Amino acid sequence: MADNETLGEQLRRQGISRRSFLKFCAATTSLMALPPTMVSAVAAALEKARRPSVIWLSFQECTGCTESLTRSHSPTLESLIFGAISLDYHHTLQACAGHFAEHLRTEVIDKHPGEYLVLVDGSIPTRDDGVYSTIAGMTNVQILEETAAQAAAVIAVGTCAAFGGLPHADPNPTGAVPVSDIITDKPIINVSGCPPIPTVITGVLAHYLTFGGIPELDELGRPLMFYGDSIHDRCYRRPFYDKGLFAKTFDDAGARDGWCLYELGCKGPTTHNACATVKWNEGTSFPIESGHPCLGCSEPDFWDAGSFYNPLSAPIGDSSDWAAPAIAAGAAAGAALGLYGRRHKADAEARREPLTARDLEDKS
Ligand code: FSX
Repeated sequence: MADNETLGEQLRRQGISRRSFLKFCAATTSLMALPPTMVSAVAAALEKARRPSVIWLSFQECTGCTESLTRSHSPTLESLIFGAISLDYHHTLQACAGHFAEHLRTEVIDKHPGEYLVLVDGSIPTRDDGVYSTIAGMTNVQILEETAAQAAAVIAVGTCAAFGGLPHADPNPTGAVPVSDIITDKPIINVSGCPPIPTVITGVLAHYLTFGGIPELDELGRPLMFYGDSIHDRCYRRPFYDKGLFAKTFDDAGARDGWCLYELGCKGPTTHNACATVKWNEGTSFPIESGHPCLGCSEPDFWDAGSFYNPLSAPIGDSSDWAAPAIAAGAAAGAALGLYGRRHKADAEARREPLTARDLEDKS
């Protein structure tokens, strides 16, 4: 349970050395895409930060988001939980269960009104009064409303919580909706991805701890520091795209030489995430680097946007004239994406405008 200690006091009490703390701060600074010169400022802010209580709610999901969090390396999940935050409720990671676990959740609400964070993974079923997912006799809607009512902010972890995700896919039998359809009076940070990159989850928490507020968000509620660029913007295969060199099959000579995967269905041009820069598995690789097209998993309704392996546009023979079909394909993909929630309808439509020739020129 969070107490009144600052993070600095807590770490000193635990015998964590100044050197280890600064190492943690350096990792956190880099995580937030800040320059190394900011390490001492981040250290000063973190030292004074109070460890927030965190309640993590899991609804309709596959536990991939928690699996992803456990792979966080910078900071590690352990250093995050034991040092920076007080993770007081999390079904998969908590030791207790039953009445005692539920008591912890309500105790945080009662003791830290307006101060605790709520992290949610999974979408919320609303059909038939929400009966398709209940915990301790309460529907997911009831738990979310009760828990978020006095939270400082809500972080929707994963595409299910942010946009509805897989449970929301057609025909959406449970009436699954994103967090933002239920909670309309709180700041919500959408950390999308199916699952999200572990370092991005911890990076958003680190930003909240350091600056005491939510980061700048894009029109879909995602932190710009991680979702400001498209995968296409930062892809190391981009030079092949610019030259019109595309792999045609997964095992042809182009694929072996690292050519662009656009014609094999890559959704990088319409997908915003940090996979191409932060990468996965301690910065080892990301799907495109492993030879597989981007599925677009951090975008709304990616499950319903057509085949993962159909290209956004028809193959073009000459690099100078493939931009026009890309424009048409961008429009088609945009239309196929559909809507993910009432509140973001207008934003989502704006976000899905087709790529223009100027967009492509500016980014090349
Ligand atoms: Fe969804 Fe997360 Fe995909 Fe799975 O909790 S974002 S199905 S990785 O687990 O919610």
